[in-house]
Amino acid sequence: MRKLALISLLPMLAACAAVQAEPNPALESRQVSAASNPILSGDSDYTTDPAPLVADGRFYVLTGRDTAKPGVNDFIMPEWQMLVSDDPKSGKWSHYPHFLKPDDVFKWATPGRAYAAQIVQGPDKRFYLYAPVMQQGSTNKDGFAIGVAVSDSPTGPWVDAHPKGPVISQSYPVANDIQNIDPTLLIDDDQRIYLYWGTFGRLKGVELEKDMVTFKGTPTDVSSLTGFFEAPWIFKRNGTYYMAYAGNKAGPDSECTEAVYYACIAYGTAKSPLGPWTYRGVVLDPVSSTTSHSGIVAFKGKWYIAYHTADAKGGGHFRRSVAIDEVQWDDNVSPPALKKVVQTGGAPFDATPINNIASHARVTASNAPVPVQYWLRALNDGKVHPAPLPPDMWGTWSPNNPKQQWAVYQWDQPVTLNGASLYFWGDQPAGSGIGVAPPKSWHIEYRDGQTWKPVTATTPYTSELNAYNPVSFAPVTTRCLRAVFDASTDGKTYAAVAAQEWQALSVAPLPPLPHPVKGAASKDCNA
Ligand code: FUB
Repeated sequence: MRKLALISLLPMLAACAAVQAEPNPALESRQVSAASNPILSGDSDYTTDPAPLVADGRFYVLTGRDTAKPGVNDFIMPEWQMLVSDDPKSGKWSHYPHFLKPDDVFKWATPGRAYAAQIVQGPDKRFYLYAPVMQQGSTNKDGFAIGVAVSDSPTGPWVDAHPKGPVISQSYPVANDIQNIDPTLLIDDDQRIYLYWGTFGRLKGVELEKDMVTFKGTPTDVSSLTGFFEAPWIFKRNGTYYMAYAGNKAGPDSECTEAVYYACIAYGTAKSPLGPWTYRGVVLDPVSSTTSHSGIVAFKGKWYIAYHTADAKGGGHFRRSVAIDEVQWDDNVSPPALKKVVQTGGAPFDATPINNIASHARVTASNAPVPVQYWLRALNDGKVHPAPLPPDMWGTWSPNNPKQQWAVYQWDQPVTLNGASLYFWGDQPAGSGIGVAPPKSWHIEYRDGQTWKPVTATTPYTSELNAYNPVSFAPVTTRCLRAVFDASTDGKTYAAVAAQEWQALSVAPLPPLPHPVKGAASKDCNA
């Protein structure tokens, strides 16, 4: 009866484009009010790999779910979640925390590893979910495979559109040797369908048949997008094709990222959907998580980028959360360019102790430009990670570690300081001449005119690993503070020094900045 009633309503629904599809009633949902980014800022429901979709006048964001415990460096992602809003500017969202699990819909998939997926509306107006999952019993070198599910609504229920198995794996429909994840789709104005996917520097693209699952022709390899790492996102604006992606062309002069573990969102353009692609620049600077993953869409006359960060409470590189910001265009150039996104919101700086004014300082170091695995700005980002990756710290490691190295903080105005604290990391004991060890000794200096002078310490300097090492000193008023490290040695060679945080303690607290000041210290603190 219910089915018949619905069927009789269908022509009316189709005639009325503004009618919104009712959300799948089987889904648990919650209402969320987000004052700023990240949208879900609490210490659960970490949302990751956002894929926005505009349909029925609503803004949908399909996301993954990060469930790694603090200190676990792995993508533990059992299911997808969904966020839906009538207008992202309102901050009001419906959250579907348990949207779908891989094995709910793909009988050939194993539970877990619900990686970055995307929903698109096909030419037949139905919704298609492209989802990287692990294929059960796969004998391929890499078991990731992309499945496609279909539904009449963006919120499901979903059925496998290709029940015999994945639409892409390392052995189907043509052999490939990449990890088959991170799909992105474009339905062109002429209703032709294009699929790109890939990671670890490999990007493939292919046209699909109208059935949304069959390759039309042979996939092409894209190699012209500078620094392409993963997370492609294709879209079209005024006849130009755009491909945004996570790029990690690292190095001190890179416009993308200084540290190899991080990524920016870069983009390229093309005149036709299968390229050739031309690199155009960076649209989103590195975020607080090592991975960056974005989706860009137009909604009610504005453009938005959805991306993830480590900024939620208890967040981390494997506990990521979705943020949304507006995207602006430069239409004075051809093709029109994406302007650099202003990231709003952010992680509350750990304001303990309250008098740590390090976030207001620019930072540089004796080994700048630092080796690309490290991140100099980790020193004053207010974060200590339980299982840090190299870019969570500044380190002096190099094949020839010198005996002494230093890091400098510079403030725009003189500040009065009476303490400092270093949080050291290491993988070798004190006295080691290899690896990263606690420094043999260290001390704090301040700039007085043209000279560096040691502070008068009133408490001892300590060098514990994985702990704060506070020191108090007689107050000094200065714009430049320097931490000088004597490396650990076995008498023959020197180990490196690494620190996750360097707190600079002031007699007059300043409200902490959510993101530390950018830019290196200038010459007057460097000499
Ligand atoms: O979430 C798992 C992986 O991290 C995605 O596939 C990548 O794009 C990166 O965001």
